Amino acid sequence: MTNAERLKVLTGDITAQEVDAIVNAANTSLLGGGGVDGAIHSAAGPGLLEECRSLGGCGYGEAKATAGYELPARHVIHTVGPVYGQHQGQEPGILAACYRNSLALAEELDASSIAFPSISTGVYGYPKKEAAGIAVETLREYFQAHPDSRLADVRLVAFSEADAQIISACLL
Ligand code: AR6
Repeated sequence: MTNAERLKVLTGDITAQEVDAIVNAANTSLLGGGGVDGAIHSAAGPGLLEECRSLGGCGYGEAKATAGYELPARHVIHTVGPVYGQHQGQEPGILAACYRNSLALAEELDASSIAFPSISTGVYGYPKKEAAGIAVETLREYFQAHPDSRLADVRLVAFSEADAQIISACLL
């Protein structure tokens, strides 16, 4: 299967995605927050926070999984993107690690579909074009290295039409 068949950009609310796993742009505490994290916790219900408390936080660029509770998604993969300007130039590598580690965890969960938000591009201030470029490049490289991956439906979920256009431009 080609990258063009696997990778799709869409506009919408990630909490509504009917996929095996959605990715959460969390913080290192994994105890909730605003933005997409807040939306995921409110749609999933209190069971999600309870499970998150047992995880002991998460490092920048790492990923940890929970169940999806009241979400249509079976799993939530929590990853912590870089705070732009706070990692001494390591931001691109940390952001790429978020995508790679989330994909690896999705494989362990036997997922065939996954939806990503635009990690770090809200509160964490990553410039959207740069972040989209890293997201797309990292996903492409991953599937070139793992051509037999079961992940056949990989969605990049933008929260606005303008953001979707930025990501789509990187996919051309
Ligand atoms: N569906 C899809 N995308 C969304 C949604 C949604 N429901 N809501 C927001 N976005 P952000 P970050 C987009 O700030 O920059 C939290 O407080 C949004 O437009 O959610 O990684 C955490 O707890 C933006 O493009 O995450 C952390 O403390 C993208 O999701 C911190 O924010 C990411 O914005 C993480 O900051």
